[in-house]
Amino acid sequence: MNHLLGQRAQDRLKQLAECSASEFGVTRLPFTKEHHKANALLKGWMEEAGLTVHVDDAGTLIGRYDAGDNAPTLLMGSHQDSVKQGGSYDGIMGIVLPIIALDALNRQGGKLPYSVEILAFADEEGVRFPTALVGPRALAGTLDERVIDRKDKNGITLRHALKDFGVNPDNIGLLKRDASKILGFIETHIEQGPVLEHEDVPLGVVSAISGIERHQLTFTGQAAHAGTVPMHLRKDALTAAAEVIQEAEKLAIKIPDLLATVGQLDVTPNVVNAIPGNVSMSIELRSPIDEVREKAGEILQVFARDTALLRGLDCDIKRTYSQSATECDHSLQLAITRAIVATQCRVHQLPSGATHDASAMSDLTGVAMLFVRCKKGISHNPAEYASDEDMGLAIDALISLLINIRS
Ligand code: HGY
Ligand code: MN
Ligand code: MN
Repeated sequence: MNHLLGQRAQDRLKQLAECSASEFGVTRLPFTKEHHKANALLKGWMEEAGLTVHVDDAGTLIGRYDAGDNAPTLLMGSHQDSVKQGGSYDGIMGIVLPIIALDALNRQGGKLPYSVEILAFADEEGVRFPTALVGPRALAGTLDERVIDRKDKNGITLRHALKDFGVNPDNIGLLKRDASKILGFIETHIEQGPVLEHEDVPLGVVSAISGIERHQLTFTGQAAHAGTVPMHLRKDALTAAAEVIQEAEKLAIKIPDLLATVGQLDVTPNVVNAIPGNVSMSIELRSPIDEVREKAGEILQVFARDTALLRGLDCDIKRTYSQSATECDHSLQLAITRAIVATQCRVHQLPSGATHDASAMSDLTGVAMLFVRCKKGISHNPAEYASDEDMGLAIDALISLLINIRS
């Protein structure tokens, strides 16, 4: 195991963690000054590794090793952005490790019979804008360009943010790649869960990636004095929301392969002595089986509307986002499996409950993922951690994969 390369990865991820809008944890949203700072570091390391670097019109930073016009291209990479006060590894590790692997090959004078591109996607988390995966969807030709005019909380459109970032979103439709020239997309990512640690293995190969959908609900009742309105005369938006939250949890407990989360809840007027008149909330559903997820979404929409009706409230509910489940490409999984074996590690195959850029890239080409052990399974949290040793093994596996994937 190449401890030195693992240490280099750890050091680079520490530098990237400084590109953050928050002191506590990492907050690096797309098309911000923190994104610019991170891209500058990544660009420098890509050029050191002998790659030619550019930013495409979806804001994806791309480092390319060119093996000549007729050679196919292997795509690698992940996302540079984080959640708010997140960890130092989610996404960005999948950019740093392949750069170090290609740099090591370059220093050994290794020549590959195919080109490689390392993609640093701008926005996978969908925290700043009510959309995500614009970069991979542009490459796959599946982007609904209407999302470019969606706004962040400050009323800035993604279109404006892209232009401000120095790219031209009007050309985003030209980014679609020719799938016949692509070998596949391999994403390296911290597991974000406890399975590899529980299995006591440093690396894993992903079998499938869960699908996801998000609904935005707004209950509108009547804000009123908490001391003067009898219980049966209230139009309390928060107690209605509470019923839906309970129902979502009950459904997910009852149905195997379904996860339901209410992560966002805004109450108005949100004061101790007023009955809440307005509540907006998110419901997120995940499942490796699309039919299960979609049915659950339908059930919860009906339940929310019925709850509002019975309580004399208005209810607006719409599905704002969805991503299908993804089966990972078997030949690419085999290539990752062989690479893990080459590092003398036991192979563990597992599904991914988290979604990834690979989910969207699967509309362009076969995809597979190399997972790296995550300490205590903690992620989307400043305590997120991957060890030098495990990252060193992941880099060794990537070097082996790059050398052998076409043999
Ligand atoms: O939410 C997810 O699964 C990913 O981290 N964006
Ligand atoms: Mn994430
Ligand atoms: Mn991620």
